[in-house]
Parts: sequence; structure tokens; C-alpha cells
Amino acid sequence: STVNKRFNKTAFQAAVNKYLVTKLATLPEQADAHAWRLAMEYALAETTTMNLLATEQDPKIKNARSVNYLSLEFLIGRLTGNNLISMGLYEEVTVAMAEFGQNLTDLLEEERDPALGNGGLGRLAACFMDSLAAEEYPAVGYGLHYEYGLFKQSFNDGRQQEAPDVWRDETGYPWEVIRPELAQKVGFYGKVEEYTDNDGLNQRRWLPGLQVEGMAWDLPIVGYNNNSVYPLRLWECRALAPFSLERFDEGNYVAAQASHIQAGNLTKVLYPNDNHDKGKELRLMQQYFHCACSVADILRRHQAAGHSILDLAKLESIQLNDTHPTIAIPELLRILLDEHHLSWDDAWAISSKTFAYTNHTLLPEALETWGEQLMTTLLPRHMEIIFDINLRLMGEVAHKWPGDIEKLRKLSIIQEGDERRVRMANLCVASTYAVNGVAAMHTELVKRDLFPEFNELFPGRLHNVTNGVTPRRWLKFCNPKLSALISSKIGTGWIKDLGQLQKLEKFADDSQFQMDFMCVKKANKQRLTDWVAENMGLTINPDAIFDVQIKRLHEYKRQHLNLLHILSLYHRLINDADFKMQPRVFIFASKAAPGYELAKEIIFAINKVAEKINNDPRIGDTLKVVFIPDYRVSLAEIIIPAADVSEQISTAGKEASGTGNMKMALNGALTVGTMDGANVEIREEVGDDNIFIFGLNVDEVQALQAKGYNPYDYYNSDQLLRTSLDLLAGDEFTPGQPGLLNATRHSLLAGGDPYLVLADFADYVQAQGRIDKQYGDQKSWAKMAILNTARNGKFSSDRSIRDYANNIWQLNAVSR
Ligand code: 26W
Repeated sequence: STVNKRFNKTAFQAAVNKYLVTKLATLPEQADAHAWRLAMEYALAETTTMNLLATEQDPKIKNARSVNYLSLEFLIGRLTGNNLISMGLYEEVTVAMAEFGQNLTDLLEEERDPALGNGGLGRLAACFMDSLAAEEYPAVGYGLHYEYGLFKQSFNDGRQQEAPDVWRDETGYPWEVIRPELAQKVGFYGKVEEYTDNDGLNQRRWLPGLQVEGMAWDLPIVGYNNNSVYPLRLWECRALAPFSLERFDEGNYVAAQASHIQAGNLTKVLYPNDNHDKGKELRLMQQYFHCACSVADILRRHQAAGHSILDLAKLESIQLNDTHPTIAIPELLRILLDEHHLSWDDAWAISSKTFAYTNHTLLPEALETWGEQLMTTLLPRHMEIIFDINLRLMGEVAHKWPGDIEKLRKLSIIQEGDERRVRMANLCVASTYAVNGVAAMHTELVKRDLFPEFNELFPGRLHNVTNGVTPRRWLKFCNPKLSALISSKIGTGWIKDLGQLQKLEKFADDSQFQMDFMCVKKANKQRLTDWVAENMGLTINPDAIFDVQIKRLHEYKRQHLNLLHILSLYHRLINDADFKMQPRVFIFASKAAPGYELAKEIIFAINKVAEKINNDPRIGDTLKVVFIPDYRVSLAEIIIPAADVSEQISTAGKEASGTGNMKMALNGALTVGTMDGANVEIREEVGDDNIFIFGLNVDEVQALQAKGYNPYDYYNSDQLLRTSLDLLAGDEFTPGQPGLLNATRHSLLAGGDPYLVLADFADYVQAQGRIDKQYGDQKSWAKMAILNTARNGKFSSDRSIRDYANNIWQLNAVSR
């Protein structure tokens, strides 16, 4: 079918005018940029909402197999610019708004990011929705409608401050549409009752003690250059009004109101933890609320389309984005068993062929477990079902390894101990038809280190699907100059088929193309330079190397290794008259989980070091350190196109994949990185000559830790390391207040340096030296940068989604 791209400018302008008046109560003569932007978005949303409904109603979609992507996080970023690109209306709307005297670029800058996610996992979910719609695989994304997204970050004397993130305007968010007819009820607490049904069979049912309402909000996910618009359905928790008292013991009115208030708060705020499980009751309530609403909605759609419940696994796949939505499994089983009265075997046959699970981390502290007590109190029937699943699992294990208690202990969903706990990852592996890691090396480690026994018990269940990023947002939209240059050489096919970028390879040695490519990079660096000047009052030199580390703050990501290298440069610039280096600007942007003390200390240390270096007259332009506050998608869109060097320096074996590494390489940055996550595959694609690999590999890391790692061995024998680290001990960066930066230093010495920063320091400094030298040869740098853009086509999320569709979901595209 053809795409209806006919754009009626007059009608569009009339709609904008209408919304200015009817929705924003203002007039064209009085409206500010904010009002113009909202009116424009409401006008555009007329089309996306219509197409959302048309897609939903299309019998081809209703009868097609589809995927349901369940995630507690969707870090979608600003929608307007991206939607304009997908709708093919960017130029047209630029003109239409210009005739109102409004500059589209400025209007787009007005939009706040919906930050409904923490980092990699949430952003991946957003890229996947974009690719599902672009590839037209029938899909629904299910998430939560948090009132506050990830906190807003600012610095006070270098220390992170958190403030609530209000992403919705008082007048509403133009792109979303409320769907009251899809509202669901969700229970909590209460008890399980046994009863005899009309056929004389024993049945069980859950009588919740508290009920809340799940209200559905749909955001349109607009397919690039096609007619498909899929919903990202976000559930908002509301207290049921009038709240029913019958379920409360003694009908305690005040207690009922307390619950009423609590219930209203369920989706108030996104938990800001990344890779750390805190096991809070409210978080489990959010997870169950999300799962109950989503599973009920999937069943509603399935049945409304006239399909039998017995055919659920034939038509629906449910992908669990990490273990956060695991409770959807016992929820579906509960409905099949207690409401549809299927036998266990029939219910299990459906549920175990419907769910698939993606693992995003090997870090033990990130693997979720929930105490039996809490589970039993909050979700008594689900806890029973989990025990039933485990009983059968233990039977299978005992059958496979007779008499092997150790295997039972390791594979059990229930972790024994002072308090029994439910291991959500074990529950997932035992109850899904496919489990996948997110990069080749990560998947190998899942098989080898995390689930070796499960891999034996369920051969073929473990898959790899290497992550990817959407080329629409992360190249076409964020880097218009590079996009235009690429398209001038190879046409526009790359936007939907990123592998076509390899056609650029033949221009890698072309002097003119090298100059054009570097010219674009320079312009992007100038754009970031201007942004930094305007927003931070800092002057940086766009001719310097822009060296970028942007990601959540975590010890395993080793921002402090980067800091140590900066300290070593500072030391040498001041103390070694012979030391010369290319001017470099080190750019950080990163949020620390509010409860992660050391991460916040590392931010403080970087900020304090930056303050001193940036104002040291001996250093001048040669070395600058910029920590940009409030890292978010819209900031990444400015930083990534400006990066020369991409810092991907995690301890080998700790970063499951990384996706920022892909975004920066795609935009022509050279990676300095360890053999970790998707860095391994980026190296495979670009070739060893076009990437700077350093440090211990995963086997060396494990061997060193097995033999007993002692950071002092490195501290005592490497003078540059010792000098650099000791700079943090005095008051060099905190005049008059010695020791203020000790926490970071301490963690690397007496603290045992759990992520082997000191072990990798020397090799890292060497790799950085090679970068410095290489940048001196601009022609060969240009060639390397071009080859990075040309050879990163594999890392399109379109390819990831096709891998899921072909190898896990068994989905066919449906074009409309
Ligand atoms: C329960 C607390 C919690 C919260 C978030 C635990 C774990 C998480 C996420 C799984 C953390 C995360 O975002 N992981 C990242 O996922 C990306 C997408 O697959 C990968 O590229 C990153 O390497 C991985 O760290």
C-alpha cells in the first residue's frame, strides 16, 4: 500500500490555529513558543492518533501474530522531531511554521524529554519500538505512565542534586491519548480461597484486599515512511473511586483511605536504580501492577479479535525486558487456572510457549530476588503458583541429575537461607521458551557462567540477539549534516537498511570526502561548543579532540579510570617539559543512582578536578574537562555527533552490550574500549586498525581475581599511576580541604578495587597515547572515522528486531 504523504499546509495551519485557541486559550498574536509548539503537536497528533486507531482496527493486524514488549522502562526521548521524520513531514512543517514566524528547530528545543527509563535497557526498548514500527511487525509496547521520570540532575559545588522530573505539561502531553475503555482493575494483598465449582471440582481463587485502577495512555509509535502506528501503552495507577470497603477487615474507613492514598501513588515515580536491586515493596507493586494490566489487555485484545484462549501462544508472544516484568508469568497462569479453569498442563503449555526473556546483566547485585514473606503478603496466589512451577522444575532436575542436591540448590527458583527468596531470573529461564543475551560475548557468559546447568537442562533455549540502535533518531535526526553527506553519496536507502552504509567504504581514501566528513564533524563540535558556552558558561576549543564518556555512573563502567588518565595528563603537562599532546576536551555526562554513595563521590571528584584544570593558566587550551549536567536523550543527540573518541572502558565481562558505543561509532567516533559487550562485535566489524582496544580480557580478569588481585601491586610498581592517584589525596583540587576526594582513591586501594581499574591503567594510558598520535595525522583519522560509519550498519535495531522476529517471535511483517 502507498504512504499517504500528501500534506495539506492550509489545513495543517488551520488546525494549529484551532488548537492555539481551543486548547491553549491564546491567540496567534499573543502565543509564545511554548504555545505554538503544543498547538503544532496537537495538530500533528491528529494524524498519528487516527493511524493508531486504523492500525488497531485493521483485520490484518487483528489476525496476525504479534509481539507484546513488556518493560518497566521506555526511555523514548522527545517525540516531535522523530515523528516528523517518520511521517516524512519535516520540511513541510518547517515551512508551515515559518509562515507563522516560528522556527521549527527552536520549537523542538522547547519539548522536554519524557525520561521514563534509567539508561541502556530503557533506551533499547524505545529503539525497539521504533524498529518494530519501521519494519511493520505487529507489536504493542507495555510500560508504566510514571508521573515523574528519572530525576533531574544539577550540581551544587560539584555534588549531584536530584529534583523531580515533570515531563508532562499542565495542559497535557499532546502525543498521548487516554483510553478509558481499556482501563483495568488490579488487586493486591488478601487471601486465597479454596472452593468447589459446579462440576464438583476443587478450585482456588484469590480474594484481593486492595484494588486499584490501571488507566491506559497510548503514545503513538510512528513507522518510518509507512502507514503503521503501534501503541506504546503506558499504565497509570489510580485509586478506585468510590473505593470499595467490603474487602477491608472491619471496613476501617480511615485505613481504607490510607490505602486509597497509597494506591494513587503506585506510578508516581520511576525507581532510579540502574543495575542494583533494592527489593522495595512499592517497586514490586509497580511491577505487578504493570504485569496485571498488560496481561489483561493482551487477553482482551486476543478475545475481542475472536480468538480462543487455547490459541494464545499461536498469536501472541510476550517479551520480558529483563526480570522486571516476570510476575506476568504467574499472572497469566493464575488467569488460565483460576478464571478459565484450565488444567495445569494446559495452562503451562500455553504460558511456557508465550513468554520469552531477555537478560541484560550478569552483575549479581542486579539479579532480582523477592522475599517469600513479601510475595506471600502482596500476591498470595502468585506465590502458590511459583511454588508449583518450582516443584515441577525440581522434578526435572532430579530426573536429569539423580541424587545431585547441589544442582537442585542452584537451579531452584526458591533460594534457601535465613529468609527464602524468589529468584526471578531462575523463574524466567524455567518458564519461557527462549532466553536471550544482548551481545555475542554476553550470551556466551550467560551460557558459561550464569546459567550453565539451565543450558544443559534446556538445550537450545538460550539465544543471542545483539542489541542495536535506531538509525532514524541516532543518525538521520541527530546528525542532519552527516546524513545529508551520506545520502549525497549513496542515496537514502541506508535509513531503513543501515547495512548500505558499507557503500561509503569506497570513499574512505577520497581526500575530498575525508575533508567533507571532517567538516561535518567540526560543525557538530561547534554546535556542542556553543551549547556548552551558552548553558555552562565554559569555553572549549572545537579543534581539540572531543573525548566522550556518556552513560550511567557505575564502578564497573569505570569513569574513575578515565579520571585517572586525565590526572596523569595533568601531572605530565605540569611536570614534564618534554610532554606534548593534542588538545583534548574530556566530556562526561552521567547520573548516579541517588543511593549509590561512591558513584556520587566519583561525580564530585570529576567536577572538582575539572574546576581546577579548566582554570589552571599553565594548561590553557590543551586540557579541558566538562561534566555536562542532567544527561538525557536530547543531550545525547547533541553530544554523540560531536564525539571524536568514544570511551567504552568497562571491566571485561561486566557490560552486557552497551548501545552508546554503537551510536558514537555510527557517527564517526573512534572507540577506545575493552573486549567487553558489543565492543567485541564493533571491533569485528571495523577491524583492529580502526579501534583502540586495551586491557584485560574476560578470561584474564577471571584468572587475576582467582589468583587474588591486589591493587597495591600496581600502585607500588607504576609511578605514573601512583602519582596520578595520589593527586586525589591532598587538597590539590579542594584547596584548604584535604582528603575531600578520598572516597574514590580509597575504593581503588584499601577498598580492593573490585573492577580492576589499576590493573588496566597502564594499558589504557598506552591506548590513549596511540589515539593522541593518530589524531595528529588528520588524513588517516578521517579515514578511520569514515570506516567506523561505513562498517557499523550491523548495529541497527532494525536488524536486532528482525533477529527477534525470525529466531524468537516467529513473526511476519504486515504492511498496511
Ligand atoms: C532491579 C534494578 C535494576 C534496574 C535496571 C537492575 C538492572 C537494570 C538494567 C538491566 C540495567 C541496564 O540498563 N542494563 C543495560 O542494558 C543495556 C541494553 O541491553 C545494555 O546495553 C547494557 O550493557 C546493560 O548494562
